[in-house]
Amino acid sequence: LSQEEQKRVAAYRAVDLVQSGMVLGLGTGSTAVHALDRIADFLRRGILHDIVGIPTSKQTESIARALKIPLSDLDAHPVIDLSIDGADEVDPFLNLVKGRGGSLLREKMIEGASKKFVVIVDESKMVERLGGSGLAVPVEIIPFGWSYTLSKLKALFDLEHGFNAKLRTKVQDDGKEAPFITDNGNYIIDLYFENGIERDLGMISDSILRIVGVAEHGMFLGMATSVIVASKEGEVTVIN
Ligand code: DER
Repeated sequence: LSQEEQKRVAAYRAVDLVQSGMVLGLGTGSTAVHALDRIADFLRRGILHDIVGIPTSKQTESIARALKIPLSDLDAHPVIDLSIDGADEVDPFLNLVKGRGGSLLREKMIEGASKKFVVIVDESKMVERLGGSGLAVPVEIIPFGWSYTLSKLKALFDLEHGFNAKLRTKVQDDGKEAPFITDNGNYIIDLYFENGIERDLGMISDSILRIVGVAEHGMFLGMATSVIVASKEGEVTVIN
């Protein structure tokens, strides 16, 4: 299976867990989109009914609206039955890195309010150690004093060889580079660990969250109920 087909197979397996009447956390990203498609298809065919979706991003909200999935929000539904979402990395203990799409804060709130949180990934997301893919571990920060906050984050990891941290930017329509702005009006600092995070994840999480300008980070520790992994051979594994 191609990577895209792996994402679809994993997403479809997760939607088999959806029961009529559920309040669902709707994830963000290219894997979660397959779950949205499947849910919409099942609603159209009457296989599912009375579903309410709580979107984890403005992007997911507009896709779900176009797919005619009934939507609500976290304030109306502070307890969610099941959230289905992708991840950027999954370690052997089902700890995750999420947020390379920039939606980590709303995802963490909604998935943290869910009785079950099922993660759907293609096999490329499986890592031995978080941060090990060499790709970003995102941290959402408030814009005020962002450079000060960046220096505080760097100070946390300055002993780690191969560490780097930088403000996430995007190229605007006028071609100029500007800070990436999240759905919540915040900035993102991306942390890079050449050999993955070698210290205790819980300690790292606490020390990042203690920095005043930090809103949240993209390590989802001990939050996933299960992870559904699809392989290029077409095998689907459910890890609990
Ligand atoms: O940004 C996010 O948190 C996404 O859920 C990400 O973790 C997975 O995106 P993908 O399914 O497009 O790889």
